[in-house]
Amino acid sequence: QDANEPTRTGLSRGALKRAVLDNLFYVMGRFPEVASASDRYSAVAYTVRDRLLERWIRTARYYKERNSRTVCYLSAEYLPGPHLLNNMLNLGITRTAGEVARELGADLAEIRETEEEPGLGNGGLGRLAACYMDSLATLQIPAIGYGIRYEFGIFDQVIVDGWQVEKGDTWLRNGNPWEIPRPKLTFPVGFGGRAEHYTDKHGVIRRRWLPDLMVNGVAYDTPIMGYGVTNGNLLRLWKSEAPESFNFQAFNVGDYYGAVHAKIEAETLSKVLYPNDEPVAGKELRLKQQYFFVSCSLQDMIRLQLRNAGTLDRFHEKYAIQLNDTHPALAIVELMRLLVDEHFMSWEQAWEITRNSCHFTNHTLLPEALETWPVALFERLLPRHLEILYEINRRFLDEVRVHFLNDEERVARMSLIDESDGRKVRMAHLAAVGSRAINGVAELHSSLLKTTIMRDFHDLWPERFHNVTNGVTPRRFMVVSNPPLADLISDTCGHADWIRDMRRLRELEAHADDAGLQGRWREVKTAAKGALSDWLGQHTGFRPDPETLFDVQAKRIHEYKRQHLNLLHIVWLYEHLKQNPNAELTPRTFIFGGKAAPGYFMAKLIIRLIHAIGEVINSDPQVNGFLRVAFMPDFNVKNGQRLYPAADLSEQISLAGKEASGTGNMKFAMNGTLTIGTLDGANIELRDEVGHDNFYLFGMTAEEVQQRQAEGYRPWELYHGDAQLRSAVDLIASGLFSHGDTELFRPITENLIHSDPFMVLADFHAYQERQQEVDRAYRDPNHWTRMSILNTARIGKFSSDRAIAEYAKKIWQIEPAPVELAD
Ligand code: 26Q
Repeated sequence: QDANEPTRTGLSRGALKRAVLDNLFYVMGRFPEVASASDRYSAVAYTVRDRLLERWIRTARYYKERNSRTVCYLSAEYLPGPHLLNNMLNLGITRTAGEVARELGADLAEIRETEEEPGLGNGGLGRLAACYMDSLATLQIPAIGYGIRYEFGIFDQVIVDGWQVEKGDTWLRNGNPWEIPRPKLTFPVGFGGRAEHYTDKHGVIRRRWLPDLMVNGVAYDTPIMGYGVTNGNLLRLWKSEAPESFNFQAFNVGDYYGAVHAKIEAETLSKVLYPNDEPVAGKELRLKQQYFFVSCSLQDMIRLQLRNAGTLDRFHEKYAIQLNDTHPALAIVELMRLLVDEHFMSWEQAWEITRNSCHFTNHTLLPEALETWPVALFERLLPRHLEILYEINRRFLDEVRVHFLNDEERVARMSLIDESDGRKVRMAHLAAVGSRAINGVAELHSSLLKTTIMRDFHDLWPERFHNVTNGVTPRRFMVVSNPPLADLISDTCGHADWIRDMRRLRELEAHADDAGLQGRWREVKTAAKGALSDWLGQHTGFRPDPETLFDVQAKRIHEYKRQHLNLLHIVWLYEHLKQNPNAELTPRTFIFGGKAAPGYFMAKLIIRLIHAIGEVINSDPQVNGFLRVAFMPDFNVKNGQRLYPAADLSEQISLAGKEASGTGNMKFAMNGTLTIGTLDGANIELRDEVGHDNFYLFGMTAEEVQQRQAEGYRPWELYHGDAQLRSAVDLIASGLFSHGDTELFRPITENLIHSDPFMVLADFHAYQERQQEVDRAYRDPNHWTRMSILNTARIGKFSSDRAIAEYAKKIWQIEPAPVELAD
């Protein structure tokens, strides 16, 4: 029967095997005997891709026929992680594929390792976009994710002498089996030039833009399949190219060099992802990237709507545009320009459509992370857009004046232009003015938005404000990254429906005290720790002991996330152990992972300090039975998948009020990891869900932080007043960890003592106390395992399926469109 199955679509063992051999020969041009690991990977990937296509195309046709309302998720970043196993899972062929690999003398694990992940994002925000694409497909909601096809994604991190060194990411080196180029789907995007008046054929005076540079955006499509459904959505990423005509123009006037130069300029646009998770002042190329992908995406939507409806009058009924932070906020101005200048719509109607199409998610409260662009730069790159922005602002500020009589200060505060220090465009204000709905990403964050950076907007339009707490996909972060745990859960619950309906994990609760489950639960955790240890051993030379408590902090390196609070505690522990060699202590391995923005001096120095402390501690036989420090290089989605299953304790220790949500907290807890954390971001809701007894809380509340700062925070008083804290800081300053160099880490220690903007010293004591409680609790395996099981059992709320269902209902008003697979 297998022999009759079609080679390109069959899901049986026979069909899959034939397909892999076929692809190896006809796509990669190799006999099995001479195939490289990369050839084998590609052959398997094409085999899986073929099987997605039918579903994917069927979905596209169905959405088109139904003219379904569609979510357009606009994000400058996506971090989907490796596709192969996720797609196998969604097709339900993981097991069969493993068998086929074995029959062919290959190993699925090795094939999986060979995949390069698309690192098209920095961290939380990009990974969130990928989780949301997964859930949109699984919930059968028509959606297109629009973004940029960076040729070079986030750098690979290597560690040299304890320092981070950035290596260029060449993810496209061996080709990308998951994408389909659509050269016919190309849109022109203009830059620079000027705006002018002209008289149209009806004698009406209009305005138009005459750019002086044109770039083309070419679509590259990647299918995003839902889990256990036929629906497959679209991730459409734009690559920049020089228009063909450009070459000839310049060539005709003899400027061959100029033509080549212009071509290279155009291709630069989608070349590289900015590796910062905060705006960098005035980077022209970044603004160009944002406009480039926003313009292509809107032109694509307009094309589809004109094809289906013949008019743009109901554009907002067809599309729900979601702006992932302010990076795509130019969509508001660009949509106005396209409607008014190019489709000759009245301002009023165009504004009505624009404001009813767009929705804005904010991801930060940090004032320094709010995006602004110098007006002069904006004007030089997008002169017509600046005019439109001014007109939006003029009308908006009139509305403010009418609403709040005699309050010019408020008008200045709310303006789309910051006039205080060189004129700047405030992108968050633009996003707020042009959107139907504004949301934060956790309860605390959404409520702080209303009282801090968005306060005036909340006064004006309270009904536009929402919260949608972030979520992450259990497909990738449980089933794909931790199959033994997923199997154990399914076994215990008697079904696998929890993968689609995470609230059903609650069924585990009844078994939390069951000795049989506890034993198996521990075995799964210990095996994951062994696998992580092996990986670390191979890649860093230090193999942690899986019997020790694995205490993990993995996230971007940032002062507000307070990796240095963790380090101070480690140094304190070290001293404590040296002074009390017989102290009763649970053996622990502290594991760090995370990239620093290449230009962020303090973050890079923190990485250096992690290594410095690790070097001394790990080679001190006096403490080695109890204390070790490891650093996992190149923390990315793939490496995260190794980390989450293996962690006993997850560090979520940002200063309260600074972390908008955090999503690592959820990924760890799903895998039975306990959290030590502050009342920040989604930690608060996570603790409420898993139970206060199953979460290690410490530190000031956001309110206390505000108060303390208002009173005047004086870290040096804490430093002088607390002997343990002082000696931990002093030990770092002493040069012990830097071969006697007392200068190296001074920027960190001095900053802590004299400024400490993220109040590390203020929370140190509470942190250390709570860590002692962790230490004691871990020594009671049954109690610890019970807490671990309860964390997983009660984590259901943090599925991205719940988050997307909330967006669908509260923000987008969109219904599922289930696609049937033909019989
Ligand atoms: C902006 C302009 C110019 C250059 C870079 C940027 C830029 C790029 C990336 C600014 C910010 C980012 C990324 C931000 C980010 O990842 N934020 C995180 O979003 C998560 C998902 O909502 C939250 O869980 C985290 O709390 C938040 O820090």
